[in-house]
Amino acid sequence: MLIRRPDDTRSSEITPERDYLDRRRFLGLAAGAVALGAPASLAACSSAEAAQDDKPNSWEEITTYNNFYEFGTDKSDPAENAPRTLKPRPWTVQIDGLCARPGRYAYDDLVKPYRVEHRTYRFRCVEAWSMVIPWDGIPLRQVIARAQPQPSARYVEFTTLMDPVQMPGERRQILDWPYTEGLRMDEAMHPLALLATGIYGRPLPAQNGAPLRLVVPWKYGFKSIKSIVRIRFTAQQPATAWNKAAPDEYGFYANVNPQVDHPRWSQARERRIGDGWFRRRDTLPFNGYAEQVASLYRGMDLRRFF
Ligand SMILES: Nc1nc2c(c(=O)[nH]1)N[C@H]1C(S)=C(S)[C@@H](COP(=O)(O)O)O[C@H]1N2
Ligand SMILES: [Mo]
Repeated sequence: MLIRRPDDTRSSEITPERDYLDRRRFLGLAAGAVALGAPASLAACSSAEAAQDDKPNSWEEITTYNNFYEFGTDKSDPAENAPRTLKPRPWTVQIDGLCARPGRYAYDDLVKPYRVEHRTYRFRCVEAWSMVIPWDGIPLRQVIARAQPQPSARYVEFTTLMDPVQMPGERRQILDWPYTEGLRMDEAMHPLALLATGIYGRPLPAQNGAPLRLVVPWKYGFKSIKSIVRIRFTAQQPATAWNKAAPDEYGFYANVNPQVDHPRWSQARERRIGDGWFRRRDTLPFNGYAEQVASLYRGMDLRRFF
């Protein structure tokens, strides 16, 4: 299998994965326990176990086991195909809709004003596998604030590139291309929501959604739309690619919820990529980020708004 990389250097030589692990252990960042605001005692007693348990997946795992249907539907397709045809530069992102300062930005101009942050998040695919990914990116809220959305803007819609030359899978009628996704405004403004620009300190590989993709760690992976070319503020809830394809299976909210099964499989447990094939872990409400995000959904019936 030919997997093209940004260069021939092994990722571990550029940004040693061990540094991330050591830093996390040093900070006691067990599964983001600090950010989670977990009681100190809980964080302290669970950190050793969780630091080991929630260690980031390897560069190899993160960049060769992917969902990116614009490049094929097998997990290995994106790594094989995306680097061949996707051209992440030059890249333009349009920001428009209900906002005072719409604009068309070259990728570098969009990202330049912000400090790139490192955020290691759990990532849970709706197919019941998971990873831990050390992202680099900018908080989505900062990009939204710059656009000055109007009070009538209640949702944000995201759109992937539509270009069957760069994304040959868009010639096949798998989804209603281009892939779109959406968030409610308060979800999009949540500090955990990230526009990712890299992984392990390296630019985002094509198969992971170069040059810019969304990461919403408390939601199923399909919300984390890749290779974004448009961010639009709307009054109405936007249509989303997977909801259009199978509305009974994939809702707009898509919050990770072990108590609400997919119609065809349980969501109670998950397989962490890299674990032994038979090990299953319990899936956590909101993927473990409930302390930070549950208040967004107070009073909502999460079975109805799945
Ligand atoms: N444009 C686009 N974005 C996408 C997808 C896709 O097929 N096309 N797949 C989604 C799904 S189902 C998952 S699980 C994640 C996978 O991200 P990863 O390959 O970086 O792990 O990307 C999401 N974003
Ligand atoms: Mo997914």
